Amino acid sequence: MSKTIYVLNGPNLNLLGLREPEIYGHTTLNQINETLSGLAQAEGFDLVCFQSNHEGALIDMIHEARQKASALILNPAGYGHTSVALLDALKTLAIPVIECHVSNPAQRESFRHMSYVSLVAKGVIAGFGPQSYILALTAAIDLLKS
Ligand code: CA2
Repeated sequence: MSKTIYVLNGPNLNLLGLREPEIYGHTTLNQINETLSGLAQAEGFDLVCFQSNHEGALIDMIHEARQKASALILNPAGYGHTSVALLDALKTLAIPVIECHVSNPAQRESFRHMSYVSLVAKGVIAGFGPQSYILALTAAIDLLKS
């Protein structure tokens, strides 16, 4: 089994910690990725962290994860609510997908209530701020160890 976990982040999440802290908190994506990498390393896993504002770039990384990863953590951001193409790419995976959100979309506007990613995700973690990523990584590692 590959010991690599992919952590993919969708559009605008490069602004985490820099804008709208009342919704998304004060922690930057780089800080989150550093924390996750340390936790993963301590458990014997490698992380590949990637963020893009482009749908096709995210799809390319999902295809790469199909060959190289044992689990995928994905915050699809706005694409989760809109992208059938992302869903189609995720459907090609045999590895567990954990959907992760900083905020809780169910408590926000109704257009955020539907997620294409949830249709194929093993589980969803949302609403814990930057801690959502740590919970998602813990869940992924527990799954892979069981
Ligand atoms: O809560 C989440 O993690 C979301 O995936 C964030 C998305 C939103 O469309 C989803 O409904 C829930 C938006 C990402 C925007 O990221 C920003 C970060 C900082 C400042 C502005 C936007």
